[in-house]
Formats: sequence, structure tokens, C-alpha cells
Amino acid sequence: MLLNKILNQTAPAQVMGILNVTPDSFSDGGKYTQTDKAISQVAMMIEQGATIIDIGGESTRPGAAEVSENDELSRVIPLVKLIKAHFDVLISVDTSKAEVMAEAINSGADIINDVRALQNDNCLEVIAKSNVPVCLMHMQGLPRTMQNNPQYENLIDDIMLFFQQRINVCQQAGIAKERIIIDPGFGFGKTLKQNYQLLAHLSQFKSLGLPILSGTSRKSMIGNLLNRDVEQRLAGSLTTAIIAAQQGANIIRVHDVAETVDAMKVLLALEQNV
Ligand code: 8Y4
Repeated sequence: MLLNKILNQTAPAQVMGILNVTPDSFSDGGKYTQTDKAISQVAMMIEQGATIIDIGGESTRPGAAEVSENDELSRVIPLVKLIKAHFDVLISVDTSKAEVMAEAINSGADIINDVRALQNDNCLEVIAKSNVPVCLMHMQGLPRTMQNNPQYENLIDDIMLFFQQRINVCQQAGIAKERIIIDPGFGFGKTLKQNYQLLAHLSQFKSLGLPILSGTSRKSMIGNLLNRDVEQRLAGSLTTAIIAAQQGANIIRVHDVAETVDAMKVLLALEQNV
């Protein structure tokens, strides 16, 4: 089974490459180039060692506008089918909408990645009816306002409790625990300090006995710390990837696949000598 493959790997962590799915331009002429660009980006990420491709049609950046179901479907579903037809790679679909989940699974998606942890209508039911793994991410608040003074009683305990509750809800809905991946949601309702506290204590979530996904690539926790624009965050991103993998993260979600795969190979060499 897929999750066993992820857990029993030899490398410290699998690298999940982020596919940017920007909106198609209004003219039909833009469509092919957008699709071509996406396919060549996928080919490159696979060549660089990504074993999972994360496709998302909704921006969850702080303050981003919401995307309609139809727009999300038309951005994501054709790409899932196309990638599935051309490549032997696991496809993760980043969505919080039940209809998009259902269509993605029908089209061959291997993982559903939900930053809202299946809290939207019908999501539990759609996943329960399928047999795909699902990533449950922690977010405090909603994208538009989540970065306005996030507060926790105890950061790690609060997130741990959230996972325990969502895992219970999933199990009651008929989703086996063995299908669940957890993700603390770096940058989703966390201050700079809280993000680093989370990174420092990531290994605590191993006690839940589930694979951990970590996504810090190019995020503000790096940009704001180092005062670097988004294109200049590679060194910081690699540092966080290594720290997460050393604490047992199983999947690292990144923009810079080649560099992160190199870092994971160095960690593997290290682990083989302890
Ligand atoms: C620069 C680069 C600035 C990236 C902001 C961002 C996660 C996720 C996102 C994550 C899981 C993002 C869909 C935010 N982050 N899914 N998705 N975990 N599971 N922002 O951390 O990359 S989107």
C-alpha cells in the first residue's frame, strides 16, 4: 500500500514537488502553453527525484481570493489526467472541495491534500468512499485573516489535540487511520516564532504513529526571518527541509526539488552510519 511505501522508504523523506497551476489566460491561445509548461515542469521534477507531485488550483496564501468549484475543476482535473497518462508518479491534489476531491480521485489522483483537513461539506464522505490517502493539515483561522495575531494556549498541544480530533472524526466516518497523513501547517495561522517552535518540536507528532508532511518551502517564515524575496529563499528552505526530515518528516513539500533531493541523500548517508 502507498502509505507503507512512504513509511518503509530508505531515504529520510520523499520529496513532493509543487506544481504551480496559474489561471489560464482568457484567450484559448494561452491554454496550450500553460498546459505545456505544467507538463515540462512535472517532467523536470520527476527527473530531479520528486516521487509525488502536488497540484492545486486554489491559492491559500494569506489574503488570496477564493476560487470557484468550476474554476478549480477546470484547472486541476485535465492536468491530473494528463500527468497520469504521461508519467509514473504519485499525484497529490491540493483541494478542500468535495466535488474536486471526487473528480480528482476518479481521474487517478493518488493522494488528497486538504489544508482544511476535510472540514468542508461532504469531504469526509467522499474520502470514506475512496481508498486514497489523505493529508490533514492544521490551520488556525481562515486564509484571509489567519495571520492576524494567531494565539495558542500551547502551540504543540493545541495542534496535537486538533490531529487527535480530526483522526477520530475520520475514523468514525469510515476512513482508516492507515490512510491518514498529518501536517502541522507551517504558515497557516502561526507567527514567525510559532513556526520555528513547531519546526523545533516536529518530532513530537511522531507519537501519533502517522506519516508527517512538512511544507516550509519559500514561505514567510524564511522570507521574514532572512529578509529575502521569494526567489532568494532556497538556502533557508533547504535548512528547514533538513531539520524536518531529521525529526522524522516523511514527505517534504517543496518548490526546489533537485536541491532538496540532494539534501535528503546526504541525510541518508548520515543515517546509514549511525
Ligand atoms: C511562498 C511560497 C509564499 C509558498 C507562500 C507559499 C502547504 C500546503 C500550501 C503545506 C500542505 C504555500 C497547499 C502555501 N502549503 N499543503 N499547501 N502543507 N499539506 N505558500 O504546508 O506554499 S500553499
